[in-house]
Amino acid sequence: MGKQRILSGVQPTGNLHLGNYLGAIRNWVQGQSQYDNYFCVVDLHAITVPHNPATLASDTYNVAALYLACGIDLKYSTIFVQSHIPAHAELTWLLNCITPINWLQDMIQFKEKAVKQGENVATGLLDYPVLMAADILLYEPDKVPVGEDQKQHIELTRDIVNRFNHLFGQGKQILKQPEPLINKEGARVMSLTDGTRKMSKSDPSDLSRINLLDSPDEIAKKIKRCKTDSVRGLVFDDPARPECNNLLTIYMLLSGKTKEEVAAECQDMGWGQFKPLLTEIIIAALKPIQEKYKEVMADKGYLESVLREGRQKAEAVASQTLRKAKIAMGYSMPL
Ligand code: ATP
Ligand code: LTN
Repeated sequence: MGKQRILSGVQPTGNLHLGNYLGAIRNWVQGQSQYDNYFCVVDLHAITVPHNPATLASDTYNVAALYLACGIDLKYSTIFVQSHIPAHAELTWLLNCITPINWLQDMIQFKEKAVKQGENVATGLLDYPVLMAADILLYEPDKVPVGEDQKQHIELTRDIVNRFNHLFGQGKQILKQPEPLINKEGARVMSLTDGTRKMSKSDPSDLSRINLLDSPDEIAKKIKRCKTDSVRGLVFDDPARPECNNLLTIYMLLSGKTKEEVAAECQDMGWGQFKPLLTEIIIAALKPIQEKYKEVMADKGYLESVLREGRQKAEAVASQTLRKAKIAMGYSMPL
């Protein structure tokens, strides 16, 4: 039997941060040799909120370079750009026509992001999860590794698959049902300035997150200023101390220590003792990523060739699935 397939993506909408790394990309890297992997930079999703045309292309390249810098290995994985493959937009249209509008209006991420846009909510923001469903379904993955916040979108994708197959499958599974793959640890890294909100690229305060490309000085400053509490002794899982749980979890994940080891090490510590340790671990974990990133970015030709090859491989898979879906819906599809 061949390897199972994985598909995932990140939007080029700002600086990638520790949440993106620990919740998503690091898991992709750790599991990649077991799977046949497709990793996409979802630049069509990036325009669902107002964007800057002057930086869209470079932001997209930067995310692709960060995939490589974080350890995505082309031996196991294909890296590509969503907008390079027209099938994503085309399948989205087909799925739009069978997706009830109230499914989309009920999505948590839509409701949260729509509030921020005020009067100016684009149709694309509402339709965002259908585009994501198309991204996934075109590659027929077994699993979709994401952070906790994306679970609802994968459930919606599964609902769309059921509906599509029911309407057009004549008893057959035309579109393949994907499973979410959510690692419990790191699935929800919280903001440094508010332990009850997730770390996010779109938080206006840069102090709320550690970006993967932050310098050691910036990291030290952010950890020094991050929100804590006045209790001595650091513990996991105290609902009254969300910041404490978050910082210990980051420390645990980046140090490679177990939860028990960290709990024992930190139970009698105060923040003054813990913060320098955390700072050091973060700087050390990001250093190799930052070095590799510089190398990749110094050779634009190489990055372009990676994305060209990725496009060819991805296109071959996507066009076949799109063809199957169109035929099932009744379109004539001359070869
Ligand atoms: P935005 O703030 O623009 O919505 P984001 O920071 O949430 O962006 P995405 O591009 O939406 O980032 O997410 C990319 C991947 O990173 C997804 O798999 C998502 O689940 C994961 N992710 C994002 N933020 C976190 C977080 N704080 N903790 C764990 N995983 C996260
Ligand atoms: N909505 C996702 C990004 C995304 C994605 C995908 C993730 C777009 N298409 C397909 C997994 C599979 C997010 O992380 N905000």
